Amino acid sequence: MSALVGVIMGSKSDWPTMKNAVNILKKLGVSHEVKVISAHRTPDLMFNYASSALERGLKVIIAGAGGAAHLPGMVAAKTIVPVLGVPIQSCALSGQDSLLSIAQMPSGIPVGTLAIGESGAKNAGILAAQIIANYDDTIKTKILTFRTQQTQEILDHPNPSIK
Ligand code: RP5
Repeated sequence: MSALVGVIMGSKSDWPTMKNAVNILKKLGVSHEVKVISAHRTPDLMFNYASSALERGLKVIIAGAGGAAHLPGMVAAKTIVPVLGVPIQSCALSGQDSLLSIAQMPSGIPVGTLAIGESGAKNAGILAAQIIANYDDTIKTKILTFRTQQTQEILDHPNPSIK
């Protein structure tokens, strides 16, 4: 099955964060592909990936980047496939640089910006699945089950001192 979601990141060093997006896509049964594509180090690859995304059938692109995090915005500039940006928690500024780089897009080229780090990556995966669930009933059912289990887990274990 061809990928519906493209998960890209600026460096291999982003993988410990971005694997959280991939893990939830796997759990929700969403077909996906994973690649390192750097806005700075492989700009031509980024250009080609973004400009071919729509015709290749991608429905959502999740792009993680840290520091001067141009990847999500530059990819969004070359495609109308919705781009979800994940700010990587950088060492120097704890990811605030990444967050602001991704969130502060000039008008006309939107990037849906998630939280810094692992929560943002996981939520990007869930959000991508929810977008696809608009037309895919199998994925919709899996998301509803995930939500129910997440709620039930808390209801079943209300006392945090007991495992
Ligand atoms: C960005 O620069 C990447 O997204 C990464 O978060 C950051 C640092 O990359 P490395 O120097 O670890 O490859 O492009």
